[in-house]
Amino acid sequence: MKILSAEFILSAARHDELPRDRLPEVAFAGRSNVGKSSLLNALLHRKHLAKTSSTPGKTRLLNCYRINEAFYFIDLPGYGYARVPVSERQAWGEMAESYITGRPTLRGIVHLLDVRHNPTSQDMEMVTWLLGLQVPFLLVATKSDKLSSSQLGRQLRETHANLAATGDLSILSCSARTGAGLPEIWRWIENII
Ligand SMILES: Nc1nc2c(ncn2[C@@H]2O[C@H](COP(=O)(O)OP(=O)(O)OP(=O)(O)O)[C@@H](O)[C@H]2O)c(=O)[nH]1
Ligand SMILES: [Mg+2]
Repeated sequence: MKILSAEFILSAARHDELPRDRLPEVAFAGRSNVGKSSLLNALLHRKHLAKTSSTPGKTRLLNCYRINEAFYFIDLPGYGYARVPVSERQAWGEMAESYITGRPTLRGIVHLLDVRHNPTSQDMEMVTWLLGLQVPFLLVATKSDKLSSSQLGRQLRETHANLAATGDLSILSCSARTGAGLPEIWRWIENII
């Protein structure tokens, strides 16, 4: 995909505050600190469009970016960050959940996992939930630059085996740092939008 323009549009606490022009949307979901905002930046060749941080809990609202005047990326708040007050965690969860179930223009979700770790119970819950909703989603194991190629192969097989109980799922690996796997992610995005 040739990126002609990519701009931040707004942050919303509710999905009905998002743009009403009915352009298709792709959302980025996953655990806090897994690398959602970094992947969004890498896909757009922009270092600082979405704010990233080594501290979990950076993205706290539905952040909306318009690309090529043609579609939106929605950067979702992450889940599973224990050091956030329960009330706030619930609010993020509800925000993401009501966005995913209530947004007709959502075409698909890029769901991130950390390639170094087996999926957490919350990852599994999320995947099961997405499967039940029948929203198209792509499972992506990110930070692949952190592993050697043999470690990467082993870890992907293990993650795949862990997810096999949930459904017949395929999983891509990528790195926001090196750009590995980004063309495959773009191919999927182009297909669903
Ligand atoms: N090595 C490496 N580090 C990465 C990669 N992607 C993200 N990171 C680092 O991981 C940390 C978290 O990245 P973010 O993109 O802010 O993560 P997030 O999922 O948006 O986090 P929240 O907004 O808090 O939910 C940052 O320190 C990034 O530099 C990657 O592909 N490789
Ligand atoms: Mg973020």
